Amino acid sequence: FTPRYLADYRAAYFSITRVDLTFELEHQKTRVTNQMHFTRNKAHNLPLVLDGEQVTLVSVKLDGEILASTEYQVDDHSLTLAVDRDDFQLEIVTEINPADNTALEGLFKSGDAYCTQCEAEGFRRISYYLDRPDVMATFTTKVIADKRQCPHLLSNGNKIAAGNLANGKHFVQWHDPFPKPSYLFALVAGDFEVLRDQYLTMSGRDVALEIFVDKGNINKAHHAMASLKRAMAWDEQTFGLEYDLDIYMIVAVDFFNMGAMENKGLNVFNSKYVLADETSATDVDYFNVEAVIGHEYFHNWTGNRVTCRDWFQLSLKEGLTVFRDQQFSADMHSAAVTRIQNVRVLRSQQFAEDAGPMAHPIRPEKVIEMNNFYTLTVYEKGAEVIRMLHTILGKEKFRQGLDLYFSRFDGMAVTCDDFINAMADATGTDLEQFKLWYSQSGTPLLTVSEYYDEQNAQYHLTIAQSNNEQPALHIPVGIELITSEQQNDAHLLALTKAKQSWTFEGVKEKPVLALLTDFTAPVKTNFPQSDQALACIMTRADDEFCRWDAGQKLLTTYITRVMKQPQMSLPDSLYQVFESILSADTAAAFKAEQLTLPSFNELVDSIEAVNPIALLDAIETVKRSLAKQLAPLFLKQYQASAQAGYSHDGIAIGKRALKNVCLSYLVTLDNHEHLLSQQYQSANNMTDTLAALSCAAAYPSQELNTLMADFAIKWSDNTLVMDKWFALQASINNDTIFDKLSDLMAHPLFSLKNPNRARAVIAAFTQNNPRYFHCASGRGYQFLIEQLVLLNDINPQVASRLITPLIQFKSLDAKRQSMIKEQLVKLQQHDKLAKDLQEKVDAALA
Ligand code: DPP
Ligand code: ZN
Repeated sequence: FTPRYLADYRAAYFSITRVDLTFELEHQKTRVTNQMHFTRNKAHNLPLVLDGEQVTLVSVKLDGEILASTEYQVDDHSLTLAVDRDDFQLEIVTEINPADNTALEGLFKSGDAYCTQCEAEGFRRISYYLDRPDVMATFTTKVIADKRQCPHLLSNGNKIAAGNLANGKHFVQWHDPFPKPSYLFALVAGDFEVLRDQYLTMSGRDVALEIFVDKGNINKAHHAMASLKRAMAWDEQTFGLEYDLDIYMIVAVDFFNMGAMENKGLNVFNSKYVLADETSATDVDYFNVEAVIGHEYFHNWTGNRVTCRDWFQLSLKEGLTVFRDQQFSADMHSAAVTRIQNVRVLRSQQFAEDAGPMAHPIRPEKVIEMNNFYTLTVYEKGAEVIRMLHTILGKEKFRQGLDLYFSRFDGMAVTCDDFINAMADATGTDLEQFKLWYSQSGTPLLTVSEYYDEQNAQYHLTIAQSNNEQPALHIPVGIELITSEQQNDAHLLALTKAKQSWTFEGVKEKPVLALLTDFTAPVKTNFPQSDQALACIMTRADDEFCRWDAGQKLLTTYITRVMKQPQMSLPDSLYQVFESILSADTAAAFKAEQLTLPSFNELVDSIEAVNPIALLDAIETVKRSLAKQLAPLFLKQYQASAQAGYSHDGIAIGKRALKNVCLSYLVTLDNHEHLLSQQYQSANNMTDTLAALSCAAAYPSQELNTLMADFAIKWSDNTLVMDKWFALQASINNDTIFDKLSDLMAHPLFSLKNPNRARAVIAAFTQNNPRYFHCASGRGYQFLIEQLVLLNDINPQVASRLITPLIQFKSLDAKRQSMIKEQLVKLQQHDKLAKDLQEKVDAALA
């Protein structure tokens, strides 16, 4: 497989201005007639080379004349045609097989419905095309299908015609007036229930809102609809951005590789991010539905109106849109808790990716399989880069920059540099050094030292940055100096050199430094602080992120110490800190975050040659010790957080989170099992039910199987809840797990062809059951490889996502590293390995 390089980008030799598509939908043999209007770009005599994969070519017509098969060449990824005209019409007819398309790229079946996924390069599995984001055309799409099977026929834009045809068929024709790249094309056909609503935009236009779900699910679409309206209003208020078509459609499907897709006017969603109701969805599900609905909606401007020139620029739309959805969530909920959760994702997953074999800058320079670059780095670190810009420029200037970006580039396909230049030009800011964030991989490390000069009342602070010898970045560093003065002294430092010092005058006593307020930059820090200093930050910092983070640092210190000396006892000061957290009068959601220990994944990377089991034992020991010492307080808090009825406001959600974190401590103690069955029996919502079951899976007892069986009977016809059941089973923490996994894979409701279900077992095991994934026999690694071999042939994209924990082995002990490599070598030798897995395995073994 040959890599593609950013440096090799060339503008397209031809443009496509208009596309007229006709789909005659049949399960095994769908016929696609694709009429394209081409123009030659500049003078050249190169042939036209169209992308196409896994399609059967039926015919090619040039300006209405049918071409003989000797007049063009076809291979397994392209169609090449020599044309001497500067302006011409090409009609290409292809046949495709949606029913057998288990890769879920291009046109495929999700249950009985037809649907498409074209990002990044799926359109070429529908027809021959210039399948690249800088080729933008207006699309007209006619969909023909059986009327009974597919009463709803959808595509992008506005409906312009519809009617009945012979043999029980009908058609609908759509026109999208906004020129778009092929990756934003969508088609959906099937039998759905529709939730309808409308939205009046800030300029007074009425937009029809429609959410399509499987029959029987309409009551689970209200939260998505309300979220969509909130997102539309938020984007108007925050960025002055208004929706531009007369209709906005969302379709929920059960078979989907990703979370959702922002196709113009017709979003296709994994049903997991649309469907939610009080009994079947958790608070986290509610949060995620709103966030993903927002994310895809926000793409309409950041992604669709202004799109990417090439796929190396993916973060142009994704980093910016994740930042926008994070801000939206922060405004809808607790900003501090939202931020803490963003940071947990970075620390537990993105940092590992950035330290692993697939590390890449947020704007990658070399790609073998584009689908491998829809990463935490491009998305989450990309969002952090935009956030830093927001921090450096301030809210108002950031808005001015964004306004200029849209006025300069509306309707165009542009680069990350174009974005930064617009921000710089609009605000008169020099962002040249800042641009380095786009080309460096790895997580920078800040090494901090301080010196207090009592005589001169000066506080000296020195920060050094390092990231594999790469040039210094522009890093915004928010700090607070805490003294006995009433007000803490807050600053935003611009760290631009490899090592830089600051002197603060008039500091009458040695301050305590709270570093990286609101986590102003995606960096690691090396700044040992005493337990007393951390305790001071926890109670006295103004910045809530720092308060939380100081607690995490304190816990990290003791978990690592216990790992090295399992017999050591924890100091009273740690218990006192926890006692004061438990007794304090802080918001429940924030308190729940403070009580949550740093996870295995957050810790594992920073320890060299780590024995994962020893780390898990240490986390467990600290948790159990805290639970034992403070049992009455945990129990009191648990009981005080119980609520009589069910409500879904922020306070109720926070209380549930707090109650369930207390439960997770209490169940580490011998005599508290009854709390689990009590909570399970009395729960009136999925959050509480699932919390009880997760604890039961983490500390398996006699009860466990009874509870799980009861749950399965109750929810057997709810697909999304059964995904939770599969995930719970895969996380059972005892040595029956490998038999359990075999049973799950043989379960009548299990199928590797459904990505959500495959992930529910495989990812739940590798992520939530680290004790057995990393077990000394290597069986966990072997299990994953066996599944990847099967998935490679079914759905390479899903396989490639699931391999992550096996390629990030650098910090593990030597024995585990060699067991993993042995498994990877086996996989590498598998014939017909798709390029998705090949790229990652080769990188891991390089
Ligand atoms: N563009 C999609 C999203 O991030 C993923 N393909 O919303
Ligand atoms: Zn996105």
